[in-house]
Amino acid sequence: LNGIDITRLKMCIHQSLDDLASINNATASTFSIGTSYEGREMKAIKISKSGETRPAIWIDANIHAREWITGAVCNYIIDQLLNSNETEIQSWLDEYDFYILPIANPDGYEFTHTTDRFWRKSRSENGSPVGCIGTDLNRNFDFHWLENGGASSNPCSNTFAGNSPFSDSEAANMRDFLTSISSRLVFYLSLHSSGQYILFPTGFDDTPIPQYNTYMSIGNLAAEAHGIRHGTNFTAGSVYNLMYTATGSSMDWTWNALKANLTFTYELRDKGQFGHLLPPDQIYPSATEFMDGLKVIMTELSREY
Ligand code: 0X9
Ligand code: ZN
Repeated sequence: LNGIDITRLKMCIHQSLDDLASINNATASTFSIGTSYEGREMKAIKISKSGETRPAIWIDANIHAREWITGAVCNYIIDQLLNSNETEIQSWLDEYDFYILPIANPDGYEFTHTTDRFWRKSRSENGSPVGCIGTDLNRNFDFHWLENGGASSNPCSNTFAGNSPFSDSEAANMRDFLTSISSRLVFYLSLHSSGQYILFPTGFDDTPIPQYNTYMSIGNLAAEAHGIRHGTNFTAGSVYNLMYTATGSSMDWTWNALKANLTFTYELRDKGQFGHLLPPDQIYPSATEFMDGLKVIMTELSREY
């Protein structure tokens, strides 16, 4: 960060959302789903040609602060929705309303810029032991919360589930907004890194969800498309099968409580070489290969729902 004005850096994702919305004011507007523990806006962008009557698609990124590639890819998706000259992408706006939150954990994100590049959690204080800060927001949702070893009750742990479901305002704000659009919510997408996985519910146990075969076939089709451009290898499967037990995630809650038709969590590049320190020259290839697979998912989405 040598020589870079940190104050400007912190603000630039939110500023760019406002700029995009004002340039595209017929279809885009920014809004806040609430504030974080430290009082930052959770700024989102709505991209809609309908005035909010169409089936809704939600995309979030950076629930985990250090996963910087996710906010960058999220910004590219926004750019493509607003500026692509491909008729395929333009047609999505004739069918759906998009709600996109690029920085779901603004306090943690700021902390990764100022103090600790590898910070993951929120920045809330959770009592004793003093000095252990932060909840894993992706363990703070109310789906088998803190069950089955899929999260920790220790505030010092990087997978601390919080003091109760939705104890952290960032998770509660997401719950409230998602609930407000739940009757229209057809697709929930959460961007994480890394590992190159296309994940679907659940992270609780190995019981296949009723829609398992549909998810598996859409995931496999998307994986194939993600690989065409650069040969990047994505693998599709449930969180529990491909990764580990993880309870209280935003995806599992949205799938279970809101019955969104499709819910995916992505682990973007890479597979461990650079991890969270993915070099900037991989941002653009990550974003474009992501769009290739997103097109497949969107095609399947409009076919099925
Ligand atoms: O552990 C996580 O929260 C995610 N992986 S990460 O490396 N980005 O931390 C996986 C989340 C999977 N979601 C579910 N449990 N459903
Ligand atoms: Zn993550």
